[in-house]
Amino acid sequence: MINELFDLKGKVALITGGTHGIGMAIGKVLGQAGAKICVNDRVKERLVSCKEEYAKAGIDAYSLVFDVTDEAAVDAGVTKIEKEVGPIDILVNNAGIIKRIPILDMKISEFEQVIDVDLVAPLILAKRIAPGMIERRSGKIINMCSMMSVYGRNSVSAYAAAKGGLKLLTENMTCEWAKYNVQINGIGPGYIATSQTADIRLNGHPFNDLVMTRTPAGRWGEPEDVGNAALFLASKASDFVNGHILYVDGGILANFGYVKGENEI
Ligand code: NAP
Ligand code: GCO
Repeated sequence: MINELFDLKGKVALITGGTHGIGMAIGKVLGQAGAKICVNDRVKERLVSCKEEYAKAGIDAYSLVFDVTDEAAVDAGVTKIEKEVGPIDILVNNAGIIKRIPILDMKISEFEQVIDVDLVAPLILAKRIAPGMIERRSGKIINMCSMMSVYGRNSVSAYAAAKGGLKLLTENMTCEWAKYNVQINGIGPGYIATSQTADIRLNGHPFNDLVMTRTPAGRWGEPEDVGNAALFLASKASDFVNGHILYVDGGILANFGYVKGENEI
């Protein structure tokens, strides 16, 4: 009975950028729950390595190349999945990029590139896939938001603008599509150990100290921490959860910070 709540047998899931990092952790857990996993990447070589990695977890992943910002390529990719695997029941808009550049130094083209991948692409994917979900009166869309959906930080303006926008896009999709039994939610990961955060996490970077002191759980998150939250939002267990952003951040958003000292005042 409990298992049935999280059983994804017969479901088809597309996880964009699911070839490594958080996307792959999501793919693995949804695959282990029984879903047929489809992932894309811009780079063909990564499809081979990711298929091997999925196979180690007992998952036969379907992988294909397309850029999420290219509307025609998304349409062709989704059509191929529909023909060769089946209609998509679960869409995880995971692909994302970040550029850490102060506002005055950032070119408008760089800002736009982040907005295109992190905000416009989830809309492109959802606009292509949601009509089928609406017709079948069943579907799950998970948009990968961030703590930067609600927080600012120096040097990540484009990313924060995109992820803040994605939070509100999630809410607006909910307003329009929830009545068709399509649940649209977001996940807001905290600081997770992936290639996206390697530059600020490794080699004694001072940002590592900030994360360790700001995170009440006292550690970086692992991709699997986010994958487990995605399983809930992809499953029957969340059928009345709509327009919600589930923060998986070890408590950072609950914590204004503290002054470290003798009494830790
Ligand atoms: P990652 O390791 O850099 O993986 C990002 C994935 O997105 C890669 O597979 C990448 O493909 C793909 N991608 C980027 N642009 C694409 C495009 N135009 N078309 C197709 N695929 C594209 O990042 P991650 O840390 O796993 O992050 C996954 C998601 O979680 C992102 O949306 C990120 O913003 C979000 N997030 C991450 C953290 C964190 O602390 N790590 C925290 C909050 C939110 P390539 O390999 O080809 O580049
Ligand atoms: C940064 C980080 C973040 C995280 C994440 C936080 O430079 O602050 O890269 O933006 O990746 O999105 O939730």
